Amino acid sequence: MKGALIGCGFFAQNQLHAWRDIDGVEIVALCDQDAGRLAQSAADFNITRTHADAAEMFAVGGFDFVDIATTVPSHLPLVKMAAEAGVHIICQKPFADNLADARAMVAAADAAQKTLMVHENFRWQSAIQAALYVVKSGSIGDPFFGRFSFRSGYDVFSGQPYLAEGARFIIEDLGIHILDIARAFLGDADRIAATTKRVNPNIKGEDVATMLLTHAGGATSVVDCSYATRRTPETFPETLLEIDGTEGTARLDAGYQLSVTGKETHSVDVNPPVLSWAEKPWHNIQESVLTIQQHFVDCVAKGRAPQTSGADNLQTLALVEAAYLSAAEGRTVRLSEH
Ligand code: NAD
Ligand code: 89Y
Repeated sequence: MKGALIGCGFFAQNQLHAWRDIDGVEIVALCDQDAGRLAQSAADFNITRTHADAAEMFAVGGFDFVDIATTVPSHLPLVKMAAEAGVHIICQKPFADNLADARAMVAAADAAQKTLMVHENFRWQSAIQAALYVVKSGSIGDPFFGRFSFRSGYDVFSGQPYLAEGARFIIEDLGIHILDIARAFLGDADRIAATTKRVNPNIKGEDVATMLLTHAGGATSVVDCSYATRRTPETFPETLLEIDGTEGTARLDAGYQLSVTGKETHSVDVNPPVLSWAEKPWHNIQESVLTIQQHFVDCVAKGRAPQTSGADNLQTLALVEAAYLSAAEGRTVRLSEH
């Protein structure tokens, strides 16, 4: 497969490294409006074809898929261009900042009969996959409660300065991943109640969010996120989990320690590998980039929908929207309101 990548910024470097590790894939073109970033990535990854303008890149063509690694404002126009050009599409999270745009992107890819995957990679972290395997294999019976927790004081603003500038922050940027993990374990949610808070005075949006979800299958979960939590050990970027089932419990604790009390009782170290191009503490996320991109390639080859297809991601985005509405209006919000 030949691919093109748009947006040669902070996170795209991981995507470019991961593409280099995947057999049978070659990134043949790069695009960025920022000439310096474009030239740097082209040199680092030895990609000679570069474009400052995405429309021009699609017009020239010569690739089967596009990997959109830009921030949210450009997603709708770029996904539409990609669908019109008839290529498969990966789009970074947050897919959209409103459901209407997200639905328009899903419709555009459907009309073109092309695969559309949202780069919603946190559920692909190997420690999360190990815990998912335990729960889905029935080892703890039917899950009735989940706690999905991401609390950190790590400075994400130096690498991603735009995170300090938006009216929305932690739910849209990070909570979106944790809500998606909650869906992976317990299925879609019917209702959500959320509170938000801004602790850091130097940012515009909320940096603390606490959410209570009622899942359609009957389970309840708490999704709690904070970038205002100074703790030892600093657990960035770990998601800690606690799932109670009718026959046992699974926990993923700090330091990637998975313990299961149930039909079988055991503890296992599920520390992710540090890939050759990765560095701690980001190695957990970086490995999941490779895994989700491999998943996309496998899905296209087999004609299957990716786990985090555009259509699937509408449910995660609906939770994000509902959480903000709940926090603003101080009430429980039904997902059917959207
Ligand atoms: P960034 O600002 O560092 O990079 C984005 C790049 O896109 C910039 O170089 C910009 O010039 C370019 N760009 C924007 N619009 C363009 C257009 N229309 N045509 C061509 N180039 C364009 O941003 P980032 O920190 O790399 O984040 C990108 C996305 O990745 C965000 O949506 C962010 O939420 C997401 N992200 C995901 C993860 C994850 O684990 N999945 C982690 C970090 C960031
Ligand atoms: O942008 C965010 C993401 O998707 O994962 C972590 C992050 O980089 C900062 O919150």
